[in-house]
Amino acid sequence: MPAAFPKIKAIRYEGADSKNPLAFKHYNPDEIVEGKSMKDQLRFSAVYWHTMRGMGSDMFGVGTMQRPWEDGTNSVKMALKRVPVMFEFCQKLGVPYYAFHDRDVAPEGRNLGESNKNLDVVAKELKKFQKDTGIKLLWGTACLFVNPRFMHGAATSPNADVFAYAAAQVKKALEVTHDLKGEGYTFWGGREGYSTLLNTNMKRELDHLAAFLHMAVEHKKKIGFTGQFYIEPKPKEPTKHQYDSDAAACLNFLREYKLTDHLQLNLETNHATLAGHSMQHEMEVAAAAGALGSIDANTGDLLLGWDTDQFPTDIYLTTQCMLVLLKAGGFKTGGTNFDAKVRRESFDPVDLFHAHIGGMDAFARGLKIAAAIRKDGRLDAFVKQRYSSYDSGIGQQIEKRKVGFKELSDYALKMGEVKTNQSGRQEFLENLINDFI
Ligand code: XLS
Ligand code: NI
Ligand code: NI
Repeated sequence: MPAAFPKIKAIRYEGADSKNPLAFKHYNPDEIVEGKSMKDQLRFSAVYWHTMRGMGSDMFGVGTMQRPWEDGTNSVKMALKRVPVMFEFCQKLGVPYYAFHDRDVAPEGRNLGESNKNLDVVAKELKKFQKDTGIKLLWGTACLFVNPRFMHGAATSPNADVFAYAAAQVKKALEVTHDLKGEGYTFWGGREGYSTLLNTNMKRELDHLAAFLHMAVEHKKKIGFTGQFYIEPKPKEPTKHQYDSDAAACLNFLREYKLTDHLQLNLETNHATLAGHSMQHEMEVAAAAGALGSIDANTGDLLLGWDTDQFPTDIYLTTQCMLVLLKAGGFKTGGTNFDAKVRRESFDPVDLFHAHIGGMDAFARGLKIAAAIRKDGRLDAFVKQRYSSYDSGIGQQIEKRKVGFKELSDYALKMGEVKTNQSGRQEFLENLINDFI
């Protein structure tokens, strides 16, 4: 099979002075940052759905992408031809991981049995290429939102047959992920949500979603799959209200249904902003609950209100992400997964490289900057100092729960007025961060 990107050689680190657009200026895989190589800190991953299957169509127009290796069919034959393309791409780019939905890699057949067979045929090829290239599967997932059967949701569909179908699909996707030694498996809500409460029994749908996840956990144990399960929050799109709306909502759902031991969060930047949060906020919420699993690295557009899934280029954003990640001790099973797509005007195959190189360099800079801020220590010291009234005296007694309202009332009556609070120094701290960027 001829190379899909014949003119592109392996992307190398050339340093900040390089003018070569097909080189890394900041991502130097073997460079050590906070005790680990950048490769191991960042654990980059490319996605099959956008990078291989995204054709640039939108609500107003058909696809624009020029992909010379595509033959225009959604056949098993074409699916097999796409596998070497994806691996050539990942290998030339130097990403150690990839991720997919079942239906990205293999076409849906006339029935579930045929779909499963199609998936097996392509998975065999994926396995071969994983072995040959050393590229690994970060996580697998099932597409439970494209086919019309899922119009009302999958696990939250009012139709029990749809629930059963979705369960069968996830069962298969889990088994394939396990066979490919996937390090995780992601549940993104798809159409698990509602468009109007007039036709929706929310409590029943949430119970069903929890039952579905418990069944997945049981099956995971049964087949001996030890990869990490993730749930991926998103507040809206495609439904008006998605149940897994943000990190806090997901954590509450997992807690309510006793699933916290089994799922961590896979957070996506554009989903965070759709929810009215920053990615840093979402990561901080997850980290505080010990549930920061993986990230879908992309970005939205300030002026557009939907999931534009653009490649991240903003160093301020990547710095914030890496500050939280390093504080939380880094990735264990997760990675920096580019759930991002090139603009439909960027139709050339080389644009896929420009996009990922930019994202990887942006995260590499974020990582180095975050590490420098941490080494400097002033930010950390400031926050520590800000809470120091809890390190001794009455504060310590509060934290240790040695006092109650009665004791605190006695204390406050004696104390008189509270001494002036310390300044929050937001502007000073913003300037401090900018000194590193
Ligand atoms: C869509 C989601 C999706 C998940 C995987 O908005 O980001 O791509 O990451 O199903
Ligand atoms: Ni995603
Ligand atoms: Ni998205």
